[in-house]
Amino acid sequence: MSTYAAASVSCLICDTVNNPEATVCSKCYAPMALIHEAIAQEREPCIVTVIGDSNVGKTVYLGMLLDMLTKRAEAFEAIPKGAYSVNLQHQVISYLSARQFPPKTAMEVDTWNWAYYQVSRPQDGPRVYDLVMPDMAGEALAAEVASPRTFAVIRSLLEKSSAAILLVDAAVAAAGSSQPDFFALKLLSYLDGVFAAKRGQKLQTPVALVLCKADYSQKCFDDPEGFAYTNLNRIWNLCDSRFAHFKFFATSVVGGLGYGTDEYENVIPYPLHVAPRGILEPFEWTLSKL
Ligand SMILES: Nc1nc2c(ncn2[C@@H]2O[C@H](COP(=O)(O)OP(=O)(O)OP(=O)(O)O)[C@@H](O)[C@H]2O)c(=O)[nH]1
Ligand SMILES: [Mg+2]
Ligand SMILES: [Zn+2]
Repeated sequence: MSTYAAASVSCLICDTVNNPEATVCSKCYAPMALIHEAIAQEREPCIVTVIGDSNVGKTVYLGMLLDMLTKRAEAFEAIPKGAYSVNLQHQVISYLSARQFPPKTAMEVDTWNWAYYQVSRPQDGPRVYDLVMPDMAGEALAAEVASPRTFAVIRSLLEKSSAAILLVDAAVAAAGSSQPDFFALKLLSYLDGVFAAKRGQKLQTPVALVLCKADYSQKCFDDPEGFAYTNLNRIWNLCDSRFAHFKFFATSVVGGLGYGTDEYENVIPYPLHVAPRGILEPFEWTLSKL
């Protein structure tokens, strides 16, 4: 008999009471397997949320991060809780090994991949982090930021998050566009509202700012902080004024790109080889701040 055959189960993310037989939460569509898993652990899981604009590289980053963790990179040990947790890393790695990028994440909440991992690093002590990381669609985030409560799950998730990893497109920023700066500025001001602190105090929730696709800009790798100060000055300033713990990182997943066209004659990049750089650092820093 299962331990959670009790009358009803409340959702880990939005607290809605659900039928124990349900597969997803009736309100926010978080998978109930995740909730059952969390109840079985008998401790509050730690939610780390990866956010960023559409096409910034969230799916690729998260899939690669989870894969590196399960391969014990940097002496981390990560145990996926539930087979569904492996889906994201499985998809991303399969696409990359076929020299393709994974498809865009759909807007529908019930199609998102959620990962639940128990992460520890024995050399640092016995602490185990129960990490919950969903892969959200950038367009859903944009819709939620533009008119709050369109995607209830996003707000509930951020309210429960212990840390956020905000991805920003370094390639687009390096090309002189202000779009990454503005989008990240909106997300940060949304976070500022969600993680409400006492008036006049800085927010204590750590935020790692990850400059992705840094393979396009060597400058970004050499000095992420300076790159952000120059190319993403609006968010640099907001972080400085509002967040007690923030840090900029540069990452890249691919080592070389080839270009081809799809069936509509659009030019699309193909990853020629996978060469992850700077993937673990933001994660390591985030854990050190929890
Ligand atoms: N050069 C380079 N391109 C990358 C890298 N990571 C992602 N990309 C490119 O960015 C595109 C989008 O990556 P995704 O991970 O799907 O982006 P996303 O943030 O999940 O986007 P949504 O699902 O729409 O929210 C990929 O199709 C690649 O073209 C990288 O490390 N280097
Ligand atoms: Mg995606
Ligand atoms: Zn829910």
